[in-house]
Amino acid sequence: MSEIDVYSIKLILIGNASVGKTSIRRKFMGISLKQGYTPTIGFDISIKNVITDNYEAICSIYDIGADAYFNRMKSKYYQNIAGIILVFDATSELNEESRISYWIDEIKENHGNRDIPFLILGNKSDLLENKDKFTDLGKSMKTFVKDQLKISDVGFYLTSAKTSENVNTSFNWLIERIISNHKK
Ligand SMILES: Nc1nc2c(ncn2[C@@H]2O[C@H](COP(=O)(O)OP(=O)(O)OP(=O)(O)O)[C@@H](O)[C@H]2O)c(=O)[nH]1
Ligand SMILES: [Mg+2]
Repeated sequence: MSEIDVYSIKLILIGNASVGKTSIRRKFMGISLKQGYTPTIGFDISIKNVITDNYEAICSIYDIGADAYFNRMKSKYYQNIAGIILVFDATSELNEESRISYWIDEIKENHGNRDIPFLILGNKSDLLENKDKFTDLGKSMKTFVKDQLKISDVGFYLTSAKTSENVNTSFNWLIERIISNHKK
C-alpha cells in the first residue's frame, strides 16, 4: 500500500448567534439537526479525519459561540488556523456587507490579513423559497472578503444543517484548497 500525506488542520467556525454554526459542525460529524437552540458557551471542538486517495486531513473544527463575553479569548481561537468558515443566516434580510462586516473586523483584529482559504456559508437554505438572488449575492460577498482581507481563495455555498445540502461539499472544498496551497 502506498503512503499518503497526513495533514493536521485547524478550522474556525464564526458568525452571529443562532445562524447554525454548531448545527453545521454536528452535521459534518454525521449528527442530525436537533430541535431547539442551545447557545455555544465559549467554544466546542470536533475532530474529523477526512481521507481521500491523495491525503488524510485531520481536521480540528473550532466552533466559536457568538456570545461577546468570550471576546478576550478570540486571539487564542485564531492561533494557527488553516481556514476560516463564516456562517450567516441566509433567511435574514440584511445586505451582504452588514451580514459579515462585523466578522471581517474581528478577523482583521485577531488574525490580521494572512491569506488562508475562506469559506462563506449561507445557512438554513431549506427555509429559502428562492435561491436565485444568491448567485449575485455570493459573488459580491466573495469579492468583499477578497478585497477586505486580501484573501485569494474564497468559496460561497448555501447550506442546510437540516437537509445536509452542501455541508460536506463546502468543507471538502475548503480542505482541498488548504492542502493544495500547502503543496505549492
Ligand atoms: N431550518 C434550519 N434550522 C437550522 C439550521 N441550522 C441551524 N438551525 C437551527 O437554528 C438554531 C440555532 O442553531 P445553532 O447551530 O445552535 O446556532 P449557532 O450559530 O451555533 O449559535 P451560537 O452557538 O449561539 O453562536 C437551532 O434552533 C437550530 O436547530 C438549518 O440549516 N435549517
Ligand atoms: Mg453554537
